[in-house]
Amino acid sequence: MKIKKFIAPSMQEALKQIKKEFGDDAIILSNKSIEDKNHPEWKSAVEVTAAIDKKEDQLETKPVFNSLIQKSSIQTTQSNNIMQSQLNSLSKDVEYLRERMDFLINQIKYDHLPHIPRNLQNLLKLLNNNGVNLSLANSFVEDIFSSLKGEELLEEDLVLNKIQAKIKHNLQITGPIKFNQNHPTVVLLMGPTGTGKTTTIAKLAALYKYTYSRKVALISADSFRIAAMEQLKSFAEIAKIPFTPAYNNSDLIEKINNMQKYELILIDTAGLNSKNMKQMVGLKETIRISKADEIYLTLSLTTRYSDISDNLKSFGMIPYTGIILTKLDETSGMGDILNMSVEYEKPFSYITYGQDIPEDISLANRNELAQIILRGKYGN
Ligand SMILES: Nc1nc2c(ncn2[C@@H]2O[C@H](COP(=O)(O)OP(=O)(O)O)[C@@H](O)[C@H]2O)c(=O)[nH]1
Ligand SMILES: [Mg+2]
Repeated sequence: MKIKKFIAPSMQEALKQIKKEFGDDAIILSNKSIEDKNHPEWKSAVEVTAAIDKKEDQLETKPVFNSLIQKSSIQTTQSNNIMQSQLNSLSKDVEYLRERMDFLINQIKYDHLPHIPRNLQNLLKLLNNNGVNLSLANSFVEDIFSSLKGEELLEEDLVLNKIQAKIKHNLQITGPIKFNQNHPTVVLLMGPTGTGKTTTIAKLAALYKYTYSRKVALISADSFRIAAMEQLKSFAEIAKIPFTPAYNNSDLIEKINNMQKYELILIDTAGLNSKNMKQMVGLKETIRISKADEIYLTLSLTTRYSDISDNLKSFGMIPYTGIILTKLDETSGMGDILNMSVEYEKPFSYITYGQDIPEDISLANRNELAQIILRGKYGN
């Protein structure tokens, strides 16, 4: 490192000297106004200490811009003005480059469809921006293009209705939990850790007890984590819903047998790493012995699609009723609903969109899902 003091009649002049001697990587360590007796002709004087982290023979002259922005502690109005105007011009350049890049990316992505009217190209962009896989979005838009003719293609409402119908056609739903007549309906939730199983169980329990006046009981088969059991137990206490933990498979059979007077038994399970075969086989066995009538896979939409996809593959080894999509409130990647639906053809059962129990859950509905996918977010 080389350090040097520069004395000049103004900050601007000092910076010029620093730039000339140290180049644009110079760091301004300090600056102060001084009285310079050697130059009585100067009206004022500044002393600036600058440093450069280079060998002397590497020193070269470049614009002082970078070091000025990042490292300078200059406080004089004059130098601030220089920096400000340089910053402004740089941010304009960056903005311009960003716009050009967006333009080029869009051109590469979408403008291979010059035969398609602008409104359909915009629809394609919208779908893709909302996370619908580009080739899927392409095929949807191409289908609409070939199913409409002439003037019809320019009718916004018609195009919107078409795309909505097409999305809906590609979504399946299960409808609500189906109740057995004379014995409890056993419902089990499975899924990766943190996707909202326990919260969703609590929402379902409260919904069925308080809105549909069903006799509900809860079992937690999540004995991996004390906190997980405690979470459901404290909810059950507040909601006045019977709760019992099950520590192993034979315990689970016994607990279910003890709850025969209830109409709905909801079973929470431990979050699983779907890549862990041993855990998956254990879950399969738990499900087999529970004789669950309905099994739901909870998947969080905040998870990236490749992981959702892995989970759908792994949990696919267990036949399940439907998917509960969680955390719709936390993402704009609604296109994944369509992506997974087309790729795995599994039905949706419930959606959740917040942490409030029981408000933030509702039955999956194809109309609403199609709108969410097109809107790119949950809610208005
Ligand atoms: N924003 C949001 N958070 C949720 C939703 N469902 C669950 N959570 C939160 O996600 C976290 C994990 O939920 P939990 O039920 O413990 O997941 P589990 O590990 O699958 O049982 C908790 O902080 C929940 O409050 C939802 O629909 N939206
Ligand atoms: Mg849990």
